[in-house]
Amino acid sequence: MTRLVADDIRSIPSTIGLYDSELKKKTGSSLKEIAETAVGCPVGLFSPGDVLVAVIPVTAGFGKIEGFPEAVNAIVNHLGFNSFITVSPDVKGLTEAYDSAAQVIMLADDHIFAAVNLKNRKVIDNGHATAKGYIAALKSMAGNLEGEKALIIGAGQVGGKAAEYLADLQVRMAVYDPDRSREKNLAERIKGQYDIPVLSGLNLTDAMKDCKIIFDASPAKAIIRESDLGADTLIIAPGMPLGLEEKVSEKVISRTIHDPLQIGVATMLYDCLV
Ligand code: 2YC
Repeated sequence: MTRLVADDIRSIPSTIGLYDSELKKKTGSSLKEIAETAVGCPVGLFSPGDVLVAVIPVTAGFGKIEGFPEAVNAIVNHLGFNSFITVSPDVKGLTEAYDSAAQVIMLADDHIFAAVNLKNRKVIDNGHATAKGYIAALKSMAGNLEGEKALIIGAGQVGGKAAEYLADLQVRMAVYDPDRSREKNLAERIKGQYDIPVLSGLNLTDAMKDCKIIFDASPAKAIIRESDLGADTLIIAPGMPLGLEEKVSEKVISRTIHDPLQIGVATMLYDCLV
């Protein structure tokens, strides 16, 4: 799991509105619509304004990330929820959240970023929700994906979950991870669970050939060149930093979904409420 740095998230509170309108332009859906469809949230199940969400800073391990609670809080507020950051971090913050009658608490240490629903006792992990939300964004952008070819870059928690969701959509796929045993394990697992062919053991350039979808869930920088892409390849990239080379054209950016927190936070919150 890549640890975010302040520069990754500093602008989120001031740009969340612009981010959402760009997301709608690219995918046809807003951040809220992507989160709702990702988790199958029935319309009108709840009114976000009635849900109190407490974001608790956590100082454990490598400590707080400057701007992290503020970024999470801004995304949750943007979705219409009643949300606040606790004055204190850690256990004191947890008691503050509880005393404020918060229904959901959101908090992250260096291992897990979780949304905990104190009412229905659901606990949702950001990594799993990020995969679910990014696949929902892909579906909104591309429509029917059956028979298309996808490459998963990064066989970790997010890439592994995305492979399952893509297999459910009957997408043919290849897996690439510099850790070849991790790559092979994921390929074997998907082949076994879904009885579909999954390519592995390729070099990255060959793996990207003829792919309609590149799902980049890796922390690698500049590994995807514009010359590796087809005219309509979609880049679905939860990985931080973005794996595209610096100077790609506007038309590639218009087919790229990437953000440091927004889709994962929106999806994990909805997922703990349905
Ligand atoms: O400010 C705080 O409360 C820190 N304890 C937050 C630490 C988050 C560490 N995790 C990450 O940087 C990201 C997650 C957002 C998802 C994967 N890595």
